[in-house]
Amino acid sequence: MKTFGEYLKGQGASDELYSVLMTLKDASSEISEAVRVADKGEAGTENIYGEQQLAIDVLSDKILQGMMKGNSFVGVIASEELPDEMSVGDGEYGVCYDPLDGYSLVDVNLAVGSIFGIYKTKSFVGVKGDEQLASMIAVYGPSTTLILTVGKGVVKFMMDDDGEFILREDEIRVDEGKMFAPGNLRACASRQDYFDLVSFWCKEKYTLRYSGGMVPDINQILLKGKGIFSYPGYGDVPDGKLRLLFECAPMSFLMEQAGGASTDGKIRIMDKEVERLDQRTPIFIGSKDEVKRCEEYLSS
Ligand code: AHM
Ligand code: MG
Repeated sequence: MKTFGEYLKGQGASDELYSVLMTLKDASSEISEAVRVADKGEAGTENIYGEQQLAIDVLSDKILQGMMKGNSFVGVIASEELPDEMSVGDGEYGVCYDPLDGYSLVDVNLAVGSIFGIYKTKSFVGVKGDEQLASMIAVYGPSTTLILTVGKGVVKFMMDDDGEFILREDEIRVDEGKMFAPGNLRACASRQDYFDLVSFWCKEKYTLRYSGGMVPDINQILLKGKGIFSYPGYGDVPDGKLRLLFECAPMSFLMEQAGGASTDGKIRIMDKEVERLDQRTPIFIGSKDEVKRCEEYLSS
């Protein structure tokens, strides 16, 4: 049974990428423990989006920031919880992250997770998702798992009793199948196209699997090997809520590497250039045919 480190070595990861990913793996262990035992109340602060922060959001961000600063291969970091990107040294690697996605799920004890994108860059402004060298999600649920791509398919690790991450699935694939995770259904009130798309899924008797957390929802599509997650915009929020850099690009890298696809309705998410760190994008992500169907419904 391969460990996380053994898998990376086997894939021929450079010493630098190996080190950065090992640090993110260790940070995920710490956040996992923090999610289990730490204060779940509000921190009394707001992030740059004006959203209330939880004490655990702040703590997760601190854990990552400290560990990234301690890795000499990392030169710049960006966090969904920070106002700007931060130079942390001379390293060639840039690591962006949502330290704890799923704000509204923490107090009710549903699964939450972290999202990581790894680039070789000195700044995230101007990058495209396509430039990622690796992306990873950590899922903090009944077990702690990591879903990783280094551009050679998608694999899953599970934390064992000794805190070691062991390879559990080595060829995650997403094909066709009737499962849907329709986010932002509020958009149906004003968007006939989205209403029609969701109606199609309902009429075709798709299985609803939506938790309200992008990490567990996409994790589910990857592990069940089928389905579609959608989060459109509407009205005053035409780009929806989810961020291109911190959430959508890393998820899209994983999904494409698993044989799926992702789009904003017109443009492939991985082709979209990050103009601002807080840039949002609509997203439709899952199996190829489902993503194509979304594009067809939304352009009609
Ligand atoms: P967060 O980063 O503030 O936690 O928000 C992101 C989350 C996603 O995990 C989820 O898909 C989405 O927000 C759900 O939003 P809403 O319930 O507002 O539609
Ligand atoms: Mg988030």
